[in-house]
This record gives sequence, C-alpha cells and structure tokens, in this order.
Amino acid sequence: MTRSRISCPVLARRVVGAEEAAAAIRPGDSVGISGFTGAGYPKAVPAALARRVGEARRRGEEFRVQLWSGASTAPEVDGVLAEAHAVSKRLPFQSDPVLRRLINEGEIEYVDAHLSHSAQQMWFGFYGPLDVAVVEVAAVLPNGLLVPGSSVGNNKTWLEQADRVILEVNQWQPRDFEGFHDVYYGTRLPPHRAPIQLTSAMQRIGDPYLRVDPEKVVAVVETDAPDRNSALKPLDDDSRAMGEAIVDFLRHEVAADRLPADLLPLQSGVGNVANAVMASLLDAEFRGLTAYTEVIQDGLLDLLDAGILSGVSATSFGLSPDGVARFNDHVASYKGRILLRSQEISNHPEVVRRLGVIAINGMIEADIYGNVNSTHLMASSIMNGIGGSGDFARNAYLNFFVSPSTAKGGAISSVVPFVSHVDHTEHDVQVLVTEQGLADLRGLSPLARTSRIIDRCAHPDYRDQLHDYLARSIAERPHARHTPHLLDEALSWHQRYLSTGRMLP
Ligand code: 0RQ
Repeated sequence: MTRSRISCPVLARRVVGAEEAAAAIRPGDSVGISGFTGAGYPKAVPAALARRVGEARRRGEEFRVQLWSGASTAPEVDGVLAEAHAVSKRLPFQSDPVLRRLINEGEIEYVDAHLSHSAQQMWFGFYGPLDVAVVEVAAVLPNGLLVPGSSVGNNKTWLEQADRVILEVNQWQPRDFEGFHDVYYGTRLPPHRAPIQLTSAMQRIGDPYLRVDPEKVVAVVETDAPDRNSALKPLDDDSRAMGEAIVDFLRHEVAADRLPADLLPLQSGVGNVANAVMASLLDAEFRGLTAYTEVIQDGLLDLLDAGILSGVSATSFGLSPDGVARFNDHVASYKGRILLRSQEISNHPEVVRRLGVIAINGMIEADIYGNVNSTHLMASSIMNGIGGSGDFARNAYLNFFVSPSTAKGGAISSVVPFVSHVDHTEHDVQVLVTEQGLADLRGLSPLARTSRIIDRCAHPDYRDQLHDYLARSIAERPHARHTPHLLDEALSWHQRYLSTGRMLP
C-alpha cells in the first residue's frame, strides 16, 4: 500500500470520498479550480459534481456553477462539467471542444481574460466572492503547508480567497516536486504595491509551498490519476519552416547587436509551431539560454536535456505522455533547472518587460496592417482565448506571431484585409511568421507594413487579391492614406468564406 501523502493530522482527519467532497459545492457557487494547460487539475471532484448536477437536473432543479481556473483543464473537468450543463460562467481560458460549443451556442458566459489579470482582478473584487476552491496538490506536510503539483496557476489566490477549500492530493504527482515551486506572497494592492524584485528568469522570490487556512478545508480527497498529457503531432514541413525562420531571425538580431549571444529569456505558446521553434533551437548554435514562459512543453525539456537551456521558469507543464515519462523518471535531475510560479508572476507585465522576453505565440489571422486575431473564427466564434499571449507580446522585447498562411486546406487565408477580431493591435505586433516567410514590422508605418506582410507572409494564391484590395483602398481614399481601407469590403473576405466556403473568387 502506498503511504498517504497527507502528513498533517488536522487535514488527514478531513479525508473523504469525492462524492462527499462535491456535496460542499452548492448551486450558484463560484468555484476556483486548479489546472493549467492540462496539468494539475482536480481529477475526482469535478466528475462527482457533474453527477450531482445530473441528479439535480433529473429532479428538475437548476444547478450551475461559475468555473474559474488557471487556464485550460481537461475532459475530466471542463468536458464533464460542460456535458452535465453544470457551468454558467467560465474564466479566464478554456480549450475544451464541448465547453467551446456551449459558449458559442450562448449557454455559457465566457470571460476571456489575460492570464496575468485573473488573480489581481479577483483581489480587486471585480469577479465577486469565491465560494469554493478545488485544488490539486502533490502532498500535505505535517505543518499543513501544501506541496504544489504540475501547475501553480491561480492556486494561491483561490486558496486565499475561497470561503471553503477542497484539496485533492494526487499520488501520481511526483513526491519529489517539493522544491520545484516559487510561490510569491508579497503582492499588495494599489496604492501599496511594491516592485517585484525579480531580475533574472530563475531567481527565487517566494516560498516552495502553498498556504491554506486549515479551518477552511472542508474536504480532502486522495487520488492517483495522471494529467491529460496530449500527444504532440509529428513536426510537419510548415512548422519546421516557421521554426527555422524564427531561429534565422534571432541569429540576424545577434549579428546586428540587438540581442546578446545567449539571447534573452524565451516564451513560447502551446502547440506544434511553438514546439517546432524549440526543435530548431536544438540544432542551432545558441547556448546558455533561459526561458521565462507559461508552459513547459516537450521542446523545452529537450533543450534542457541537451544543456542548451540552463533553466525554465513557468507556471505549468504541458507535456506529451513521452515527455511526462521522461520527466517523472528523472525528476530530481531537473530540480533547480525548472521553477513553477503563480501565473500572476510567470506572466507579469512588469517582469516580462524587465527581463526582455522573446515571445512566440500562435495566431488565427493577421491583417495587412499587422493587427492579430488569436481567438475568434470568422469574427463570431471563440476558439480558445487570449491566454498569456497578450501578457507576453505586449511587454516583450521582441514578439513573433506564427500561423500557417492558410487554413482549411487552403480555403481560408490567414492574411486578410482586416482581422475579424482584434486581440493584438498593430502597435504591439512586431514580427509575423508563416511557412511562406517572415515579416519584420518593427519601426514601419502602416503602409510600409502592407507589402511586407503580403509579399512575405500571405500564400501566393491570395497575394494578388490582397494587393488589389490595397491598391483600390489607396486610390479611393486620397485624403485618408495613413491606413487606407474600403470599409464595405474590408470584411467581405470572411463573408465570402461564410457564404461560399472559399476566400478566392
Ligand atoms: O481548426 O482543428 O477544426 O481544423 O483553428 O488551428 O492551425 O491547429 O493552430 O493549434 O497552433 O492554434 C491561435 C488557436 C492556434 C492558438 C491558436 C482553425 C484551424 C484549426 C486551430 P480545426 P491550428 P494551433 C500560451 C499562449 C491563443 C492563446 C495563446 C491559441 C484551429 O495558438 O489558442 O496564444 N492562441 N496562448 O483550421 C478559420 C483561420 C484559421 C482557422 C486556423 N484563419 N480561419 N479557422 N483556423 N486559422 C498558452 C496559454 O495561454 C495557455
């Protein structure tokens, strides 16, 4: 029999089953859960809550909760709760297909927020009170301190702010996680805020443990279940081309003396392209790199293993099953080279700007002036959310937005006259990258950006149409040539796709 991970006598006495724990959650509650990019989410209580909600609905009773997290979770949380119609409101990020459908159908309200904002907006009182926190941890120490697991996310804030706390203690999380975390307890509210004294990516400024008031803990549930850990797609030619274009550009920046030889701390979003950039760095000459990012994907682990990266600061893991096996088998060897922080610190604008982060994030589309849409399909439907992309891009030393030049087998161009939704404005976007090439927009006026974006990033099938749109916009607006547009035509590309299924005539 495995030894219990709950060494605190007071909390050991609160151990119950998941059903009993879920009974502490009431209709209308706001529930703050742990979890970030499929890591460190509660494994048992959400399913038990979904069953309770199902029973209540069969009795004709309304039972929905607000669900607040760090970022995306897994089918065992967002999926089961959405299927049970248990969620009235969700924030600050999601990527679950069932939940997404219900948001887009109008059943669930979704507050798509910058990931660095959620903790402080909770403290400011902008979201209202938090009734329950459901937080997964790796162990409970004799003095009641909590050893966090594979993500920290908003756990500190949820544990402090919630009226009632349910802990899940997961045996699957490596017990050796103790010492991997840095939880900062120094945040104050304006006007009493002080600078965050973090001046290098791997600096410790907090505690290795989460704190909880034992009086608030209404239930402790023991689990032994793995994180979601989705497999990565094999690297395709397009992702490899984008990865190599970014690495070449970094090389060029070092040669031009705009970056040091060991670069600046890297941030990479989740997904295949981000992973491809890391793979390209594996073959490049850079050494002594660091990362100040949100999520540790396999690519970062590869760079650590190869000794190219000396350390990674993040808030969560987002590994494939192979990556998890590799990490779990050698946990101790990563101690001191991986640091997990609260998301308010991993994504903090002040720190990102001070460290001079190089930010690499995915996008859905960009327009000819450099505005970027990361979140919406055809203006109206949410995909995932802005996540940390705004926290990093807006404050980065250098930012890249990456996407294949077309979607849906070439039927949709990712470069359009006017984005159908704006997440990152032309003022914030520096470098656009597709498999066609890279457009460096730094220091360019709007009109100077247009031809660079069209000629370097748009797919050849769409270039003539984009140039034609631009030429007519310039010709028809002689006194409005700063950012010329034909307003009645600007979004007609999206409209055409919606009516014909293709952006080309
Ligand atoms: O849909 O799967 O139905 O075909 O959008 O597109 O190409 O698989 O791209 O997985 O890299 O995700 C922006 C969504 C890109 C992601 C986004 C369709 C396409 C496909 C996904 P299908 P791909 P990726 C750190 C940073 C915001 C959050 C962020 C994201 C689906 O990067 O969520 O950056 N970013 N966080 O077919 C219509 C277009 C399209 C399109 C793609 N132009 N029009 N559909 N698609 N382009 C992490 C966190 O913050 C947690």
